[in-house]
Amino acid sequence: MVNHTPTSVVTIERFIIEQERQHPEASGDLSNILYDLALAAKMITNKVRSAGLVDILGSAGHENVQGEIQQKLDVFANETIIKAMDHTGRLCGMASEEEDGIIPIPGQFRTGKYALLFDPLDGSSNIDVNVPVGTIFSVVPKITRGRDGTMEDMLQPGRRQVAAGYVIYGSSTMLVYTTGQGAHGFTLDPSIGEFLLSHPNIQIPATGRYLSVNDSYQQLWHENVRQLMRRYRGLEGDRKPMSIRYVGSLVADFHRNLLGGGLFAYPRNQKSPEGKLRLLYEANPLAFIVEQAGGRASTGTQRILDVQPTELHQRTPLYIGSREDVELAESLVA
Ligand code: AHM
Ligand code: MG
Repeated sequence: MVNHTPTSVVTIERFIIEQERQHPEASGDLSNILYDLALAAKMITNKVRSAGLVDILGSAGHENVQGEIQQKLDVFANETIIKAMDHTGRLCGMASEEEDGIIPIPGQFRTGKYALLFDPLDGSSNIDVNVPVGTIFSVVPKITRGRDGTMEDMLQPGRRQVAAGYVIYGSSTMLVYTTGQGAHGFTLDPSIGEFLLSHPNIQIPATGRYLSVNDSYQQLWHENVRQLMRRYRGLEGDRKPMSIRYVGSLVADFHRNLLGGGLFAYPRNQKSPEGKLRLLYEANPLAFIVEQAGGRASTGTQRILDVQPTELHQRTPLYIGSREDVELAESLVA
């Protein structure tokens, strides 16, 4: 960990370079992938920030806006990331929550030794009501030979990730990432267009105040899960009751709990027996971050990072956040 005085301004570029210097063998490719993702995040920020204005500007007769077929933001985010990443020679392929199969690197470009998996705009149903949304990403090493990334490259357990992170488009835009040397948060200063180090070495409290869960699935949960929730809420056992906080945007719920302590749970239920969230685009990257921050992530019966994926869009039950709160889930759900 590099130490910075609280008054020094550290851009994400400087921070990534300083972390890379601790690995003299590094080629710089991973650092460049992170810069490119930061750039894509700035472009998506601009679009998200103006989302609510489209109708107003349109009705005021601004031709350029009215004439444009308004692209859905999640499609825009997906294409922005692909375009920012496909020509750099650092990736062998990508996978996105928005696309069915592997996104290949076009033939005219070189390929590289990493694969990128991402959820371009998570919680996008929240856009219309001005609630935070986010981008989540995961980087794994290419393990097969040949030019292009294959399913085998994409379907690696989360513990093989070499970098992971998310961007939250909230009252500020923040980017949080890890390369396995702690989890670090950067806030976008819109006046200079730079991500500045604001949350070095994030540590999640061992137990937290907030419980993020969609309670309306209660009737569909297994009795073990219902009992677990009663324990969290102090209706059973001797725990201090947790408060419910649920935005319905995973990144926003996760981020709050990461900084302040707490647990996000999306258990399996009768209608979604595998849970809802995606292992590769959502659970793995956030699990890498939470573990780097001293927290834990589990399916209820297994550490998320140890799950062997079998398909790109695989879903998983998820309990993620403060270590002790996740351990309670593991003890009851198993
Ligand atoms: P999405 O990928 O279709 O946006 O769905 C993922 C979102 C998460 O952000 C959020 O945690 C979850 O779905 C909420 O689901 P529910 O409405 O069932 O509580
Ligand atoms: Mg999603």
